[in-house]
Amino acid sequence: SADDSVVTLLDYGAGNVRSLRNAIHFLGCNIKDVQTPEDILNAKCLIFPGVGAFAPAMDVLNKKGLAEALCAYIQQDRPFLGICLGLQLLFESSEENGPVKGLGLIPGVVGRFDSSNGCRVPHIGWNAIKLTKDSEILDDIGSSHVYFVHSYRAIPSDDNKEWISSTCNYGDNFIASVRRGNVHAVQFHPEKSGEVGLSVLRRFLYPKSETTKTGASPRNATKLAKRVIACLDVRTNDKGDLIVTKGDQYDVREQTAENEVRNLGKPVDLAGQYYKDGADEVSFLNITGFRDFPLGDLPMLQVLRYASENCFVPLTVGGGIRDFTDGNGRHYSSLEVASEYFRSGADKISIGSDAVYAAEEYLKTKVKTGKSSLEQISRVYGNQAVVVSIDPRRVYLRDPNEVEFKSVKVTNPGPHGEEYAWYQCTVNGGREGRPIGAYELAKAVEELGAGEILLNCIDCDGQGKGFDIDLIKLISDAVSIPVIASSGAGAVEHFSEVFSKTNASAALAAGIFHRKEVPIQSVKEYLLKKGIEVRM
Ligand code: 1PR
Repeated sequence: SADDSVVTLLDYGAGNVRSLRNAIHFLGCNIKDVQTPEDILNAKCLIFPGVGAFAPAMDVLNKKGLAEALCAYIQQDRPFLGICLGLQLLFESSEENGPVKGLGLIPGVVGRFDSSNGCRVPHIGWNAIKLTKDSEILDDIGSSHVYFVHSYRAIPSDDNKEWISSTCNYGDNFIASVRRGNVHAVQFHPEKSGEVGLSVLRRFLYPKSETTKTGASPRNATKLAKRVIACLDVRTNDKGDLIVTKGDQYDVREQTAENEVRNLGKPVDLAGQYYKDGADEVSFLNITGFRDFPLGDLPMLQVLRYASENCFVPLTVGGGIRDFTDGNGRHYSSLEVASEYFRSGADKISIGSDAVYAAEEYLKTKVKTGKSSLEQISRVYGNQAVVVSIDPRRVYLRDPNEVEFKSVKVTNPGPHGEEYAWYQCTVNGGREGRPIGAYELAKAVEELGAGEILLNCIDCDGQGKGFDIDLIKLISDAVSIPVIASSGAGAVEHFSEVFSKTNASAALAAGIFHRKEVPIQSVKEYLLKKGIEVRM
């Protein structure tokens, strides 16, 4: 029994390890944190979730004398599970801001995915893996999808083949897991991979449990699934309670005499429900973050902490990520705000208004100062942890030359027969239009280090008439990072439309899920029927 079993966790303090902690507790184990090299050497069972970038992680390991202890522990073939960067660090070196020397236990160099072969980098989402040998902890995965989020990967070679237990295809075949004896490491996140992921952890924590074997089918092409994301727009209502709300074209107030903020439920309850319903991710947007300081807004951090106890898929949180000086003159950097979100259970943070200002500045000066919240957070936490949320509004044009911004020929002409439109970015929850288009913004933020784009559309928000295909096509063709299509989903067909007509990697919806009009499961079943890869 593992009731009394203690897992030693090597958490060097960067990024979200909370979800993994929650998963370990959920599976009935207690955690002892590594403080000293001796804690590693005395461990019965060690989990090493690597988060952040390769170089700072190696730095901490070396400075604290942990690298040596880790190598000794692994060479003694004692129970070990590395996750994500915890796999990469086992290799000789990484090209991430490098070359940087790794632990050197497995031959090979960790390199960046090549986006020139049509795959978006980072590799974000649910992909299927191919077992190449008996891996023990993965043996019941079959053809299920697991959650990946990374820009760097190790590739199979003759020198490391004895280690490889599974591979995954994303442009090229990369190493999804390694195993030698009691030493395991996985590139994906078991703590974010729903039931399948929990079963991987369970098999690691309870090695003798009997499970049935199902083989994995051989695959060549990528099986990266299109993601279905549930979004919770969160704010305090007039009574001061934190609620999930939902706007019509960003107006969240009821059209009644009281004009109260529309209340669609409690954030933690809804998030837990969506996890159970099969959401691939859950996003929280603190929609009044532009005026209320999120670190003052402790309930939001509390929401994340509670939500991450029961949601074993990635959580994103946005709203109010920027530098801030409070009433007492205390200055908070955007990095501090983001760090607090990560510590509370967020896997990714999403930046809206502040990214618009950063992009405007960058386009004006052509200089990357490294000082914007976007640049700082992606440098420390990696670009896969930074989403930029765009809130554009459609502006019709008779002639595309009327503006200096990229425009498109629209599928449905405007109210006066206009055949073109550009998409103007806004800040402060759609309240203020800015002199920059969604296209220009998307390209600029990609260069500044965004790992993903959440593409809303104010015109379509809450309308249930489908996504803005013109906009989503424009943006998903312009960048090589993943694009999340958002705003306007009203029926299952809208999801297959966006995936078949654009290069969106994920589709997000709010209203239809909150009002229980279309369950997440039906969306997935419909996509499956249409031949679109999804995680069931
Ligand atoms: O500017 O960094 O503080 O971030 C603020 C964040 O809050 C941004 O991501 C911005 O999109 C969001 N936000 C601000 N005001 C609102 C509002 O609605 N009044 N919500 C708002 C954005 C849009 C989507 C929505 C989809 C799907 N919500 O996230 O969930 O449109 O809706 P649907 O499926 O019902 O059509 P900062």
